[in-house]
Amino acid sequence: MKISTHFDGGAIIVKDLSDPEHIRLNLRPDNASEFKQWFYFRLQGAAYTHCVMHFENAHEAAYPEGWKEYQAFASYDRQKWFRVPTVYENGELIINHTPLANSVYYAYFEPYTHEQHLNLLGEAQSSGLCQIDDLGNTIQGRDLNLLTIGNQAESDLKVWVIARQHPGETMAEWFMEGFLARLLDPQDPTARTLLDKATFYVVPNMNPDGSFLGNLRTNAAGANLNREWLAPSVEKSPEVYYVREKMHETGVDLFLDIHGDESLPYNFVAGTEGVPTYNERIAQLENIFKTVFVAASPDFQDVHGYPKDAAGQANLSLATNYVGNTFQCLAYTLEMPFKDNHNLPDDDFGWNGQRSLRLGESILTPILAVCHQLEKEKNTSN
Ligand code: GEM
Ligand code: ZN
Repeated sequence: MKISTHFDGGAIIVKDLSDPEHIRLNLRPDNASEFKQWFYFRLQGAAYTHCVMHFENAHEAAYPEGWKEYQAFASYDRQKWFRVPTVYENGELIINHTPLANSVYYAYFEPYTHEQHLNLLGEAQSSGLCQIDDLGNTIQGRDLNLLTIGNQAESDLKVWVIARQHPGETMAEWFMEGFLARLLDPQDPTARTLLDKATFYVVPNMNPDGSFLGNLRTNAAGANLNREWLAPSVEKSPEVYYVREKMHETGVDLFLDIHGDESLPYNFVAGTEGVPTYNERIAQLENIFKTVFVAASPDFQDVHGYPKDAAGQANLSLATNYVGNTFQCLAYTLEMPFKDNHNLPDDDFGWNGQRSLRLGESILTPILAVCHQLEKEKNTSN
């Protein structure tokens, strides 16, 4: 048998492969930090062999509570992914699987490769509605691309959507695939109405280096990008530095930061209630967004989520808090589950790429509802 990881996003440490019924593995830390939880590897030579894979250091993961009720992903062709029997016992994550072929992949979540990312950019540009710009180089020299969608009229609302600051949260880029497909669909009435009102600034992958490296949470320099927004630097966090600079050039009327959550089995948002400039106006925009999103997608809910920040106590180094506070706009972190949506469980696939993609499509509806309200505000003030 053989286990390999030398491909886009590959990450595992093999301790002992001599006994298929007791394969010893370790989660690999991010390349320049101690965060560990993401895994993605290929097992060869185990067709019809009962394999038991022990992740012996699973208890050292960044979010060990994320292993409760978690099922690992597997695939033979890297296109169709399914869940395999997985338990978390005595600090070990244990996968029990008998592969039906000599080559099989296992991953923490359905991967989204750099090739898929580049294809996503090409697909968007071919719509004729999207301009691709390069904002600068990442630490390892990859392109950091911004998609500008709309007429860029001075009077347009400015809607910013970024995704995958945390590279292991691959559901974020699946979400962006659905979001962009609908936004760029000339037959979609919501998309057409939105592009009459707003210009969209979209970064489908904030962390291409960390994605390729198979990191959970950091860029190639070991920076957690979602803690860099108060003082980014070209040397440590160029991804945030360049995007923040562009935001200050365009302004922001609505901001979304797309993530995945290891522990909570729900889709939910986290707002800016703890930032100094939070007020009744933002609270009203939040209510419009969440009420319409619940109606637009049965996969979204607003009962479960992160604890609310106390007034004035928000950490302004997080993207949503920095942008919401700086531009006094509606700003949300959107979280999707690595496990499943407990309100609408799928026993075969749990939460997966396609469901993330569908949620990305559905978010245009609450965005339009907020844009209507922002236009009302503008008309009232004129
Ligand atoms: C989270 S965002 C944490 C937001 N917390 C509250 N209480 N608003 C992070 O960066 O830790 C996003 C993520 O990692 O998915
Ligand atoms: Zn995240």
